[in-house]
Amino acid sequence: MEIFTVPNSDCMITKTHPRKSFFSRRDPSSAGHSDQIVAANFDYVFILMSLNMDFNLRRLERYLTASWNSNALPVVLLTKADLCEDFDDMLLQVEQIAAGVDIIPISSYTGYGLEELDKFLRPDVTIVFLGSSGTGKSTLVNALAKQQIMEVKNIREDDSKGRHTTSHRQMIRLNSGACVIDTPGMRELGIWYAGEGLSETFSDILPLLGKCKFSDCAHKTEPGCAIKEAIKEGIITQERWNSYLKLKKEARFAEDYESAIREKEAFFKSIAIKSKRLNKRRY
Ligand SMILES: Nc1nc2c(ncn2[C@@H]2O[C@H](COP(=O)(O)OP(=O)(O)O)[C@@H](O)[C@H]2O)c(=O)[nH]1
Ligand SMILES: [Mg+2]
Repeated sequence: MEIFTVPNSDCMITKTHPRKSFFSRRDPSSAGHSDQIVAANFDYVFILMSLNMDFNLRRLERYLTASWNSNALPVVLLTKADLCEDFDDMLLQVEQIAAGVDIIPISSYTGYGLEELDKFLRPDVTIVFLGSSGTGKSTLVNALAKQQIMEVKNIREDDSKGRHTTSHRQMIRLNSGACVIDTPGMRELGIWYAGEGLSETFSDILPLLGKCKFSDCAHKTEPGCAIKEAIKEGIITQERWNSYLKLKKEARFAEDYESAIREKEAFFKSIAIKSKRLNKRRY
């Protein structure tokens, strides 16, 4: 979008560009029937996860899936490296679930790792910051801008409870020319996604699908199950498989909201009928 700022501070949209990437959420005014764009035409999604209490691989998978699905490239920033003496093991764990993604440990306090971000901070590049509240998104914006643009509030590092300070999206142009969009976080933004991002996030699971002995394998007790075999051999973990199933279910829900609701209602109806029958038998 190109905006012309009129001297009395009003703005006028002069041109809209085709969308090459976007995040969307359900439009609250449409009762879930249509989506609303939260951010568009960004090149990278910086996913921030702190190396202290916020560290959560399953949550990271969720952020990665949404980022791949947006059509932009995700980059994982492991923040607050200054609070960690040794993060080699955590780095390894992230590498295992984020194949092909740049993973950069940083500290906005000490400046550690920030020079590694220079390659992304080019003019005409737009970056969205995503991550849970308190992971240091606004602090990083300030560190990159070398001035206090965003408000940062102290959190209790002992339990990592963040207090929300960024309650809206804000776009900032850095000296390098790159634009950064600071956000209050994915949950707060209400971003939902269809399933396309799953194949990139779970590129290790994808080749296993369809390899089971039975084409309708439920991956539970069936013999010749490729998934069970891969878990047994340590190719994937049980937690990662569970995470895949959970996100897939959510993605289906997002893609086909109405039929998912119908299915859910039919399920509860069948339970109600069954319990009615049971009650009849009892009395
Ligand atoms: N030790 C340490 N604390 C940090 C760092 N970056 C941010 N913080 C602190 O983390 C808290 C949350 O930061 P903020 O930028 O508001 O997080 P946001 O909610 O993701 O925007 C604040 O108390 C910051 O001072 C860092 O690199 N090291
Ligand atoms: Mg913030």
